[in-house]
Amino acid sequence: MSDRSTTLQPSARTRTERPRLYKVLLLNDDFTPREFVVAVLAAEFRMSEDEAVRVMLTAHQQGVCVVAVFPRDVAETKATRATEAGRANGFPLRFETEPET
Ligand code: TYC
Repeated sequence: MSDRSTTLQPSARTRTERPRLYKVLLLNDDFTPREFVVAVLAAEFRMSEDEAVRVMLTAHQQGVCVVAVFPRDVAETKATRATEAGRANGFPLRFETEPET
């Protein structure tokens, strides 16, 4: 039988795993009013008006913009709440999550 103290795998010896982070992405659409997007960004992601306008305009012009980066559960909760705020007002606003590379 092997000696446990001398047969640890490299991962067990040297690597401290940090939880993976997830990006929240804002997707452009043709229907949601700009002011509504800004209001959702400010409310759900605690952005200033200026920050929220910049993120909204980037998504509007580029098709998508990274809003923020969080641990997975926080990213998913915020993306779901923000998307639901659009749906509740009849808008197709979408936020998605994606693991950071
Ligand atoms: N494109 C929308 C409009 O012209 C505004 C908008 C911007 C919608 C960003 C979604 O993620 C978005 N009314």
